[in-house]
Amino acid sequence: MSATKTVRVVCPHDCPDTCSMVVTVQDGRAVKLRGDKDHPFTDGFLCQKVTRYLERVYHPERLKYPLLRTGSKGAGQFRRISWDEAIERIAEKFREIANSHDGPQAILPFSYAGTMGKLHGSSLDRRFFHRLGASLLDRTICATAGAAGCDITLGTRAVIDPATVIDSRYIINWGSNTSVTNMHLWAIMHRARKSGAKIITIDPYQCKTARKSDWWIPIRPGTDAALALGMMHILFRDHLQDDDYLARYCLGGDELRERVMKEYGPHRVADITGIPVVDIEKLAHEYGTIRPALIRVNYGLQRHAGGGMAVRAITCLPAIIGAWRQPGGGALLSTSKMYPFDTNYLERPDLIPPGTRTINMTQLAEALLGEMPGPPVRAMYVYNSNPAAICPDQNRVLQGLKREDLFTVVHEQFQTDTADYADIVLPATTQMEHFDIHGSYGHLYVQANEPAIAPLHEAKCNTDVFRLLAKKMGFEPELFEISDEQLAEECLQAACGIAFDESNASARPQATVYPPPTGFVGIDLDRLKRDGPIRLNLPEHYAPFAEGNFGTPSGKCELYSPTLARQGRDPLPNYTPPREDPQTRPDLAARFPLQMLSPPVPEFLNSTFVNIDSLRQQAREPTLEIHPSDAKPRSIADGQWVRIFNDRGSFKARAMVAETVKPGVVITQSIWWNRYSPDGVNCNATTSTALTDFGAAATFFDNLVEVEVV
Ligand SMILES: Nc1nc2c(c(=O)[nH]1)N[C@H]1C(S)=C(S)[C@@H](COP(=O)(O)OP(=O)(O)OC[C@H]3O[C@@H](n4cnc5c(=O)[nH]c(N)nc54)[C@H](O)[C@@H]3O)O[C@H]1N2
Ligand SMILES: Nc1nc2c(c(=O)[nH]1)N[C@H]1C(S)=C(S)[C@@H](COP(=O)(O)OP(=O)(O)OC[C@H]3O[C@@H](n4cnc5c(=O)[nH]c(N)nc54)[C@H](O)[C@@H]3O)O[C@H]1N2
Ligand SMILES: [Mo]
Repeated sequence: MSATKTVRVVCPHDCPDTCSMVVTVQDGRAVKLRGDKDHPFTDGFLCQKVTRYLERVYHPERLKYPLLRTGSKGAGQFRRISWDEAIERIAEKFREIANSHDGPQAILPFSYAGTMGKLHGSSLDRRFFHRLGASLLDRTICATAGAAGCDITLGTRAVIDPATVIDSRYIINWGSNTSVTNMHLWAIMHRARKSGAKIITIDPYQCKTARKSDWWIPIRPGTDAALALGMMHILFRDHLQDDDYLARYCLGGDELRERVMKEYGPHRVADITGIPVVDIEKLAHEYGTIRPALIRVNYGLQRHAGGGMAVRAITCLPAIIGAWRQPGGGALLSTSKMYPFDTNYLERPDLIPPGTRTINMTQLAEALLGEMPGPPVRAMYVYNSNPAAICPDQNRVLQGLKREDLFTVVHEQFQTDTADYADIVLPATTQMEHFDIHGSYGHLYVQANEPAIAPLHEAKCNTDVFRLLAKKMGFEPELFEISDEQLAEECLQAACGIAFDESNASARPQATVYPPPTGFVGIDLDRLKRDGPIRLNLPEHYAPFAEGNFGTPSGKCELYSPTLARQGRDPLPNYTPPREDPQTRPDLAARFPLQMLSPPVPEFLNSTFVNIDSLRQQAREPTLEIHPSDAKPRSIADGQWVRIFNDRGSFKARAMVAETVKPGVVITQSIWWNRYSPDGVNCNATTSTALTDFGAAATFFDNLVEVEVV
């Protein structure tokens, strides 16, 4: 008799959609995976990548056992060892370093969002490294510029209930390839369009979303703040502002008005952005008059020197026209802050020894090459990330990973580019094999992921590995001997109590605290397991800033920021130019005249899925989209192999000559594994470790290159 059951699981990947899925299990083997129709937002359909998730789970190249390096660093030669031996070796090395002159800060944990689960993403791992006294990691590779830009302005992320987008009538995808990177929101935008909404996409690249929009506005990379300020100029000039909203709920409307009237007239903005004046005027007028108006602001525009300021300027716009008043109006960056998970309980930051240094993950190259203050990095523990492929200035990252005196542990599902450089490789479970709970950064549902099958081979989940390591290190059992389900229950429960911080509340005249403390009321683990996805306990048609209630110190939308003024920074939004731009760096542009953007390949999820043959065959090979007017003088024909280079490095890709990019801009879709790239390095060989103006984030797209036929 064969035993068949269905189990509800959650897509763990770094994507706003966080889909609910149903897996059919037959005799202990997952045989079918489909979207869960009971999730109102993700609605039973999956992206092409995750439809293939079972290929990933049962992939013949899954890491099966712990491995010890036998060849030289990067050669990928290993022999099998037992878990006992692996844990013993790691603990011994960590102890040796911690007790040495360099101390525990010579150990660097390195992780990002390989899984977004609360437990396997950030719980016992953080406790372990905090207790150990390891260096802290500033996780800046993706989102911190926009987060900082929003926090200054709104006191939280730009957020609305994404379900209300159905009511939007003017939708701007601003640096957002929504139809690819957030397809369930795109489905709602599409339905809104059927009811009359107009969809605009502002992007130097005619990405899939731009192609499907009513209006594509190509902009010069990294100049979005100037466009937003130019729109404000027109809104104020033509009296399209909402004076009542400005007076009641904003700080510094008059100061901002003065700035934009003086400095950001349409002609100057047209010069900076490369957008004709008529288009800027039309955009501002439509935005100022059609309601509800929504800006979906995403990550593409943040990856430039002025990324923080760009998001700050853009998130001022809805306040100026009072767009926040209506459901379906406002701006949306991320819903992540709406979840009152008790991360202090999960991560225990109180265990961090005072004075511990922080290493910015974007600058891994500098950290590994000993260019940062403090002790050298002598050991690195990598999980939930593939830094050899995803970090900027790749040649220098690889040089660091090759150091013979660096002890590297990589806990992974696959032998990634990073795992090749490991001293010890540990096999990790997939989402089918472990328990977790999930919030989301693109909707408002909480979900539990139940294990559908037993761990394959000798794979272990992240929390189990830290339980083993903590035990071997002799750390307090009460910190680590807690089951995953207990951790989940605690972080859901306690949150209702802790979210409302009295000391903070007194500083906020209109004390709505983010996250709203009621979020988890009535939601517990039993219910999540029984009922599936549950929406946060928030009002229907939630419009968080309809009546102000911002999370800033003043409780208002801080167009003028007293906090920035106190720090001696410009208190008003302004335009921070890119670091590498023909307008600001003519010297550099004389040698490297093209601005290169490297947004994600639709078939991959960052560097995840590159090793799934069916998906890689669809993506085919690294490509470079180049405008005919840039291809011609370089004698580049469509389909030819080209070399893309600057002072940092070079990589190869196949040219696609097309008018899908603004002249002066080239696009290579990312993030290929190095081993599947022609020269064994990907586009990050050319990207820089420079940081954004706010949030100290990565500037992957702020990158001048030259291109030549190979
Ligand atoms: N299929 C798929 N989905 C994903 C991912 C993936 O790898 N694959 N990654 C996930 C992750 S980690 C993230 S962070 C999100 C990213 O989600 P998005 O932000 O939507 O992704 P990107 O494609 O990086 O950037 C969006 C667009 O911004 C454009 N852009 C670049 N520079 C500028 C600029 O200066 N101004 C403007 N206006 N536009 C600019 C790019 O050309 C791109 O088309 O997607 C998530 N979803
Ligand atoms: N040029 C360029 N570079 C970029 C970007 C870009 O657009 N252009 N995008 C940037 C962005 S937005 C981001 S978010 C980063 C993404 O960078 P990363 O967060 O490093 O993302 P991935 O490359 O997907 O690597 C995640 C790894 O985690 C592993 N993993 C998954 N689940 C588990 C688990 O449960 N346990 C363990 N131990 N491992 C697991 C996966 O197998 C995978 O190899 O890349 C950045 N790099
Ligand atoms: Mo990201």
